[in-house]
Amino acid sequence: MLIKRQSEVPSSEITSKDLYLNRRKFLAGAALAGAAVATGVAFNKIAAPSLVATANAKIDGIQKSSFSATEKETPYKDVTNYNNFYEFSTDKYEPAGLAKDFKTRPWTVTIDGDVKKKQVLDVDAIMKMAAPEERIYRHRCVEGWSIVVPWVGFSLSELIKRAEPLGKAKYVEFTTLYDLKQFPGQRVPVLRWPYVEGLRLDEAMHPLALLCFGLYGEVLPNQNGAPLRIVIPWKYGFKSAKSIVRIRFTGSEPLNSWQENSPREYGFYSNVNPNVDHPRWSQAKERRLGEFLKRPTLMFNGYDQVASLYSGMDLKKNF
Ligand SMILES: Nc1nc2c(c(=O)[nH]1)N[C@H]1C(S)=C(S)[C@@H](COP(=O)(O)O)O[C@H]1N2
Ligand SMILES: [Mo]
Repeated sequence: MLIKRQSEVPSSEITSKDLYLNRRKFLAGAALAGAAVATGVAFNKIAAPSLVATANAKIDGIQKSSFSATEKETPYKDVTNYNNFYEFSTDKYEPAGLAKDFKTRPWTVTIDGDVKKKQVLDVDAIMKMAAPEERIYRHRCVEGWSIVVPWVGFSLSELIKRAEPLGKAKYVEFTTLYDLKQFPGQRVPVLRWPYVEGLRLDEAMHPLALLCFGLYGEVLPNQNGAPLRIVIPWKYGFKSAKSIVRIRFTGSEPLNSWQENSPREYGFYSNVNPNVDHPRWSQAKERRLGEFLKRPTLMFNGYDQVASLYSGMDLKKNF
């Protein structure tokens, strides 16, 4: 039976919680003994002792993208040690360790629903569909923190156009792997598993929507959604489903896991919007990991080029 979970941490609690966790890591890490633990200390310095070593394969032939932000990238060790991946754990520090032995090969993705070319694709074949690009994107979590990540992948539209959606396909649904042996978190009914996300087809076809299989020039670390995920930079982070095994085309709006869990708090669109607060906290500001002062959150997370997708829509209603 589904037990409704208490939702994600309100942003008002984030600073104190992060500092608590910082302190916990700090106490655990002898390497930093003696370092200042003043409240202004950057979170990334403190996270270092828990770093899970990774030796991921490099991706060849990565091209630069004009879509990249020019902001400072969040350090690799933070991007890969502070993760929302509830299939492993609801503790953001735990997926890095728990995902170490996650099996990402063999891995297939089923393409089905309202599409001409229903098929089961091997992930290695998907990765070769187009040239890999580095896309440095801002990523804004609905909980109030943000990161800047050099993802590797190519536009999701490359895969979608090869699948040839039928005219009646108006939406795309993404489903994460369901595997109780590998995902200890799926034994916990925080969400109805497997994790499901959805986009309108025109959103999914927007060139910014990324089919992602790497970061920092190497294949995706497991805790970041290996072997294949989406990254939708103008939407709150939870729209960017990890470890995808199915892409289904449909005529009706898919019910995404978070919306099903708490429809008042999480909508289908979930565009980053500083003017539409979460029922339990403001979305006007965010804290970039590693920084102390909050910064203003930008409409569509600063990706103004997607605005035309929503012209004429009331984004307070369609949150
Ligand atoms: N399958 C799955 N996808 C997921 C999540 C999850 O728990 N399970 N968490 C989401 C949330 S809330 C965020 S903020 C991002 C985090 O991605 P990152 O760990 O690569 O930064 O993944 C999203 N995709
Ligand atoms: Mo998130």
